[in-house]
Amino acid sequence: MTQWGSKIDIETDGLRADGLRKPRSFGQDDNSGDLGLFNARARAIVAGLNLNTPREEYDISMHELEELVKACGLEAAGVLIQSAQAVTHRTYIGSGKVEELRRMIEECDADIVVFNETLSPMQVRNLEEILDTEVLDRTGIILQIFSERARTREARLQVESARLQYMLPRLIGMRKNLSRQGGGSGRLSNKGAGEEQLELDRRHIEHRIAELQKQLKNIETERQTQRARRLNSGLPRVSLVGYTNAGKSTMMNTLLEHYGEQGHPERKVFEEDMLFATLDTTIRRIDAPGHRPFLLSDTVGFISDLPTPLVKAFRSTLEEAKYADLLLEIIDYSDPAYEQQVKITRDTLAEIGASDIPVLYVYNKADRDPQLQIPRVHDERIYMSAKYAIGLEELLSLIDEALSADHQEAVLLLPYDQGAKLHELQAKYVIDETEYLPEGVKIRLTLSQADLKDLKRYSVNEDKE
Ligand SMILES: Nc1nc2c(ncn2[C@@H]2O[C@H](COP(=O)(O)OP(=O)(O)OP(=O)(O)O)[C@@H](O)[C@H]2O)c(=O)[nH]1
Ligand SMILES: [Mg+2]
Repeated sequence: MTQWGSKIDIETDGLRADGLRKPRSFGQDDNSGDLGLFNARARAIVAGLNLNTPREEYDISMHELEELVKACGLEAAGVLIQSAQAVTHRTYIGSGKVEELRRMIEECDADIVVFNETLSPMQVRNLEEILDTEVLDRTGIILQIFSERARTREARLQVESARLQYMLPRLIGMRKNLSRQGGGSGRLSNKGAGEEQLELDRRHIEHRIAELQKQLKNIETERQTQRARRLNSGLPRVSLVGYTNAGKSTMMNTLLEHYGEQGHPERKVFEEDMLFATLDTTIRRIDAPGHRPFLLSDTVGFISDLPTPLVKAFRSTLEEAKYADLLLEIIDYSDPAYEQQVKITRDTLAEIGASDIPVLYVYNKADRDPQLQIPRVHDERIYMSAKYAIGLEELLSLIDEALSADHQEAVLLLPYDQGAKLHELQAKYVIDETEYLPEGVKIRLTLSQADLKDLKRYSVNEDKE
């Protein structure tokens, strides 16, 4: 069985229709928690073609590819980079480099080559033939990781949809290739048997994509209902965003540990030193004494060149940030490439339409810099450590400030029959003073303009008293 659906088996001459060869130790359809797609000893060579990127920047992206390979359960056994002015059409890298790669595979006893850029199905096929080994590209490896990690129904459907969308053009490319080969076969129909099979597969896939989209649409509707309910709860929404592995889930867990609902340790989220540990959205209430309570969401991280099919399939998950009142952008300050990651995060936020939301920049993992005294706050920036819970108070104060940007202090006198209103305000804001008077409860608090307008009739002008 292949990993993208029970009914569809799209093997043609040992090649999968997406141009990828089936991994040797495949067969964990149950998602049993083993993250290794390939057997534990599988070794990969990472390869890339640098056309015009500055050397340092290109090295960073190759290093990231190594991390992706590791996240897939493979061992990175070697690196091969070609710097050239143009792509070699047939094999992507030049023939001399292909030969070098072949020798390297032998020397390292590698089972797979992973390219940093997107290859055409034809290039994958040619390379696999010459190298006699499996060839994947960056998109392929990210898709593999996603399909291994997806846990919730929604994430699984999203990944399946992404894989199929990734496969479809490849299938068409393959058909063209077969038509050309089948030209002089003398058959009445000039479609070869392989081609007919591909046509069937194509229809299967298109049908399945449509079906998946329908199911995802239903889930999205459910989610909107939940979102509306959350909106009604009146609590401000804060979203953790940022590059993958920056420490978003660790931040969520640390805040939960200190200020989450008491006695619910199972409500923590998964954190791990690997790319794309989180694929689903989790929302929790954070209620720290002396601070304004809010809903915090943790979701999938960003990466450079996030494959388009994945962006499309995960749009609704990625878009969670769009509905936030405030974004906490988690930055791995200990990563030499953090500035580039900030830029990619900014671009991704713009792409999902979240660039107008106020942002607090959290320079996380600052505990790794022995020169730096933490916590340190600079306007809307904070240097801290989620893992060691250094700077939580300071972060919460920044969040308070940011969420209260349009807020104003007021004194309200709520009659005793407005108990529900009082309760709502207590859940939503920090009440600075409470006084029980014969005519009602007098409270002093800082609240939003919208709420103040709503409660205007209970507002007390203190100067007159
Ligand atoms: N030293 C140090 N390590 C940290 C800190 N915060 C997180 N980490 C580590 O960084 C790794 C990644 O953390 P996660 O919280 O899983 O990162 P994430 O941003 O949720 O990553 P994805 O879900 O994969 O996008 C883990 O090994 C954490 O222990 C920190 O403040 N200091
Ligand atoms: Mg995470």
